[in-house]
Amino acid sequence: MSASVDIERARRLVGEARRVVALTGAGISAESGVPTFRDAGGLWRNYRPEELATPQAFARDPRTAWEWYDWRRSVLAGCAPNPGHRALARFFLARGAAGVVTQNVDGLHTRAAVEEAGNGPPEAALPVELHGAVGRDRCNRCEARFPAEPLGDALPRCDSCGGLRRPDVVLFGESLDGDVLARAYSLAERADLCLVVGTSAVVYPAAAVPLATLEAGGSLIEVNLEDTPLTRSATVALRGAAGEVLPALLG
Ligand code: BJW
Ligand code: ZN
Repeated sequence: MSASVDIERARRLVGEARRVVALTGAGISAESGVPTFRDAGGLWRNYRPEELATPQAFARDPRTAWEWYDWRRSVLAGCAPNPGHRALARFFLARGAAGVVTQNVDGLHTRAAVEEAGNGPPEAALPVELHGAVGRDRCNRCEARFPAEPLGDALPRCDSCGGLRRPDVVLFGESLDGDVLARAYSLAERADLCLVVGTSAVVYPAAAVPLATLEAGGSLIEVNLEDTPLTRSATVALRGAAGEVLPALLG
C-alpha cells in the first residue's frame, strides 16, 4: 500500500477512536539528539544492553556505571522536545481520553506536556514512565529519591541513610513498579487504538502493552523507521521519522 493511503487510513483510525494510548520508545527522542539503544550509533554500540544496564554491573563497577549515566545526563541537558513529543502532548491535552506510556527515561514527554499546556494543567499529557526517570536518583538502601546532581570525585550518597545512590531507572532483571505497570495496562486495555512509536519492541513487559489493546479488540498503528516484531500485528505501519509522521497523523 502507498504511504499516502496508509497515512489516510491511520488518520481515519485516529478520528474514529474514542480512547487512544501511545507507547513510545527511544526512537521518538532520536530527533531531539538523544541516542537510541539498539540502532547503529546508539547508546550501547559495542555493548549488549542486557549486560551493561544491570544491577550486577552497578554492583561490580559503580564508578563506570555512574560515569555512563553522568554522560547521558550531560547529553540530555542539551536536548529539547521535538515535534513528535509536541504533537502527542497537544493531542492528549485536547482530547484527554487515555494517554502516553513511555519506556524513555529522558523526561521529554513531561517537558512537552508542560510547555504545550502553557498556563493550563499538563496532566492529560503527562506520561506513565515504565522505566523510571534518569533525572532522579534513588537510594539503594532506603529508596529515598533525590534530584540528580553532577558526579563528583566521590560516588553520590543518600542524605538520610548514607547508602549509595543510583539513577531512578529500571535496569534489566529488575521488576517494574507494580502501580506504574498497572496504570499502563489499564490505559491499554481500555483503549480502542494504540500508537506504537519508535520502539524496537523487544524489551518486556513494555512490548506487551500494545497486545492488551489488541486483545481487547482495538487497533494498532506503528510509527517507526523499520519493521519490528509488532509490525505483523499492526493495523497500519507508517514508515518514517516520528517528528514528521506524528504531526501529520495527529495534527
Ligand atoms: C525511530 C527513529 C525515529 C529510531 N522515528 N522511529 C520475556 C521474554 C524474554 C525476556 C523477558 C521477558 N520478560 C522479561 C524479560 C527480561 C527482560 C527483557 O525484556 N529482555 C529482552 C531484551 C529479551 N526484561 C526485564 O528485565 C524487565 N524487568 C522484568 O521483566 O522484571 C521481571 C523479571 C525479573 C527477573 C528476571 C526476568 C524478569 C526490565 C527491563 C528494563 C529495561 N531497561 C532499559 C534501561 C533503562 C534505564 C536506562 O535508560 O539506562 O530500558 S533497557 C533499554 O531498552 C531501555 C529502553 O526503555 C528499552 C527499550 O528500548 P527502545 O525504547 O525500544 O529503544 P531501541 O533503541 O531498542 O529502539 C529504537 C527504535 O526506534 C528502533 O526500532 C528504531 O528503528 C526506531 N527509530 N529513530 C521513529 N526518528
Ligand atoms: Zn537512603
